[in-house]
Parts: sequence; C-alpha cells; structure tokens
Amino acid sequence: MTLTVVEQNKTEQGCASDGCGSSGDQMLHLPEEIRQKIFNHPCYSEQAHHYFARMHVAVAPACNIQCHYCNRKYDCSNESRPGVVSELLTPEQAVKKVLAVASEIPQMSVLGIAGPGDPLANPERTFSTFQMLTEQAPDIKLCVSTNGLTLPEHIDELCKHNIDHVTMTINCVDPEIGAKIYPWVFWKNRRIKGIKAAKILIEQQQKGLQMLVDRGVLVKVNSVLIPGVNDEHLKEVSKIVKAKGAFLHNVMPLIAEAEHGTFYGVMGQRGPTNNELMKLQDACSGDMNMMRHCRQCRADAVGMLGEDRGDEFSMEKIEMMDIDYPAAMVKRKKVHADIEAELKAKCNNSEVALVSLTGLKQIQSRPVLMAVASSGGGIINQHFGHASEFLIYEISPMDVRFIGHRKVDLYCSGSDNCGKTETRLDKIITTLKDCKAVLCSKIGFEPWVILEEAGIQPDGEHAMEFIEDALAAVYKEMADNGQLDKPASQQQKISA
Ligand code: CLF
Ligand code: SF4
Repeated sequence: MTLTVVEQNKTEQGCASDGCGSSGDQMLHLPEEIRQKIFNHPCYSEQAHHYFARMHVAVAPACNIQCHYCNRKYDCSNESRPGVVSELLTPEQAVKKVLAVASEIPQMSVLGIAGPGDPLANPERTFSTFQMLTEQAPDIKLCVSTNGLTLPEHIDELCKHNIDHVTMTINCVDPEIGAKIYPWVFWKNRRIKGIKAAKILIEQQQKGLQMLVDRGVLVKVNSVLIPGVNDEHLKEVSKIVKAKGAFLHNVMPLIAEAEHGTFYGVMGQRGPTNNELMKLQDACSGDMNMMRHCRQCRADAVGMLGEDRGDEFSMEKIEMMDIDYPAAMVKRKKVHADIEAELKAKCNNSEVALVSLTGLKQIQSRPVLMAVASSGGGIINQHFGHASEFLIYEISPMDVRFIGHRKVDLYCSGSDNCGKTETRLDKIITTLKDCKAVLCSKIGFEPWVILEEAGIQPDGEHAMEFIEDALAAVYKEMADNGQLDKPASQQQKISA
C-alpha cells in the first residue's frame, strides 16, 4: 500500500487536518505522480520528515561562485549550517557509506549531494557517485542542491540519472541586490565581479529552473534571508519562482558569526529573528508552498532532519562493516511499508482531533503557539530536558499548523553541567516566550514551576500521542478553561 491510498483515504474522510501531515494541504491537491515523488522525501514533505531520514555525502569540494555567507573551510551554507565536514569522500567511498547507512538506518530514503562546495562545480565526482548508486541501490532517491550557475549545461546528465529532486539556492532576481551577496562568479574561465557577475548567475538560475520544470523535475528553491539586503525582495523571488513552476520555497535564516570567518560574519551582518523569518515565510506563502522544517544540514549529515549520526559512520567504521545490500533492501521495503501503515492509522486517528477542532469553531478562541518536544515519528516522545530543539505549532479553531522549529541548548546534559541548568532554562524560556504551552513526554518539577511562572504551561500528559491530536486536545482544554477567551474582533494571526 502506498501513501497515495492514505491520502485518498484522507480525501474520502474529509481529513483536512494537519493530523495527516502539516503538508497534507499541500499534498491533497497534487497529482498522483507528484505525491509518489515526495511522500518519503523528508525535505519535500513535512509529514515525511517525522518518519524518513536523509543523508548527504561530501564529495564536492570546489565552488564556482563566492557567497558572502560562506567560508570555504565550512559546509555550503546553501544546505548546511557552518561546520567543517569531517571527511571529504571519493565517489567510491561515498557509495560504500550510503550502502552502510541505508542498511543500518532503513528509514533513510534520500541521498543528497549538497557540498561542501557546489555539486555541479564538481560534475565528475557528483555524477560518478549518482551513477554507482543508481546501479547498486535503486531503492534510494537521489537529490542534489546547487547554486545554479552551471545547471543548464548539466540538465541532460541529471535527468539521465533519474534525479527528480533538485534544490537551487536563489537569493535574488535583481543583480543590484545580487552584487551585495555575491562578490564574484567564475564564468567561462574568468572571474567576474559585481553586478555583471550577479546578472550572469541570476540568468543561469532562471534558465535552469525553466529547463528543470519543462522536464518534470521537482524544484525546491532555497533562499537565505539576509536582513536589510534581500528581506523585502524575497517576496518577489517567491512570486517569480512559483510562476516558473518551482514546487517548494524554503526561506532559511542567514547564519553569520564572526568566528566562521565569512564576510557577513566579520562585518557584523545579523541574521533574522524567529519572528522576522516567520513573517516573511507567511508573506511568501500566499504564492507558494513553503518549507518550514529545514534544519540547514551539514554537507555530510546523516539521519532524521535535526539529528546528525555522522559519527557512527566514519570511513574507518564503515570499513569494518559487513554490508549485504540485497538483504538490506528487503528489510528497508518492510520498514517503509510499516511507516505507510502507521501514517494511515494516524490519518484515521486524526478524526478525533478534527472533531475537537470542529467543536472549537463555535468558540471565539484566539490562535496560540505551542512548543513540542519530539524525536520523530510525529509523536510526543521526548523528555523536556533532552530536547535540543522544539517544534512550534500554531493552533486555532481552524487548524493545527506547523510553523517551524527552534533550537535550544539541552536543559539537562549530564551531572557535570547541572550548575548551568538555570541559565539554560532562562534561554529556553526566552526562545519559547511567545508559546502558550510546551508539550513533552516528561518534565521535572523544577523546570515545571519556572515555566509556569513564565506563563508557559508545561504538559506531560500527552506522552506518545500524535502531536496534532495532543495539541488540539490541549487547546480545547485551555479554551474550555477560559484561558484563550478573546473577542473575535481582537483576534489576530500570531504569525501574521
Ligand atoms: Fe539534502 Fe537538500 Fe536533498 Fe534534503 S537537505 S540535498 S533537499 S536531501 Fe532538507 Fe537539509 Fe534543509 Fe536541505 S533539511 S538543508 S532542505
Ligand atoms: Fe559557499 Fe555554497 Fe555559496 Fe559556493 S554556493 S560559495 S559553497 S554557500
């Protein structure tokens, strides 16, 4: 059974809740062929990211442009948070690593090449890796991320390898803005600077986007939000790429720290606040599907989005592993089928949440934000003290909407750090200060009291429940207790 059946079920049952995945709305209107392409891709489907993992192999060291937010020593900021890749791999090593990870983590469904430079500035290494994987691991989706400069000349090769997911980073469509982001591009054996360089890059990106869409390849556009440089302009970018047929837009916050040695970092260019990011994503969402669950992964990331199990798969460890990939494929098929069955159960179960929300529609309750501690599976399964990030949802009488994640320092990271827990809790409270409640599997007495004093209701009552159902239940309880009362005239979308 495939997710398509699950999605059909949703339609038949009138299941419009995010209980069937926050991307449910996005998926419901999609043709069958596209749903098949995205249902197990953790980046293209918000729902899938709770269940399926991805990995990157760092085979592409060189780059053909310079971005002001990138330092060559660090991972490509297009797809990675700054941090040196642990090992640069040859294509042969990369394939070995992919087979090892796919055997050990059967829910790993996608292999992406995203750096540490630009994959298409290293075409031999990139395509040789894809070629070997197509032959040896046909059950793994292939994905690539690029700055787009040489995309048009590589489209035939990409299609030959059956790559139907391409991410392109497009930060602007105006060369004057581009000149503030890209000091140079390397084009036809020459280094070109300023507005002329940005113009070439923009033209190549737009041409590449059109060519991919014409061939039926799904394109996700990543944009780095740089306050004061392209913040307002990204709304225009979103409109244009949507009109050209891009499938998804992922607006990511600039990461700029002086210690990364990037131009922006050294010059003190700040990144956006949570609120600025949320506002811009909402402003763009009128025109296209927005990705809100990106974790800005490293170019050698392994595991579920938000986790990195790279250390378990160093080449030294992989050399010691005995990999039987045909046997692994049988196991992987079963695991993927089980996930689909679970998604179906979840979809049916979400009827309960729908009923709760429907009941609330008569109540003039305001939308609120709530935070959730989850380590995956779409359920509340993490101790408050073990959460390194919280998922943030907006709950209203109309729906439960995923709006992003916020990273925090672990509240509880072992006895050596016990003295620091107070400061950490202060920071967590600052990060979650606009949330009405925080749902987790368990929470200690001390943080409970302090959170409550800060106006954030801790909740450990919904451990192992589906996130959307639990949020709907807590919201209903708060509304019943009069904690959300507010005249309709004063209601306002929190993230608007
Ligand atoms: Fe990797 Fe990118 Fe493919 Fe995903 S990541 S190449 S589309 S498989 Fe995903 Fe990571 Fe965000 Fe990228 S969460 S940084 S969007
Ligand atoms: Fe760095 Fe990626 Fe920009 Fe190249 S495209 S300069 S690797 S961020």
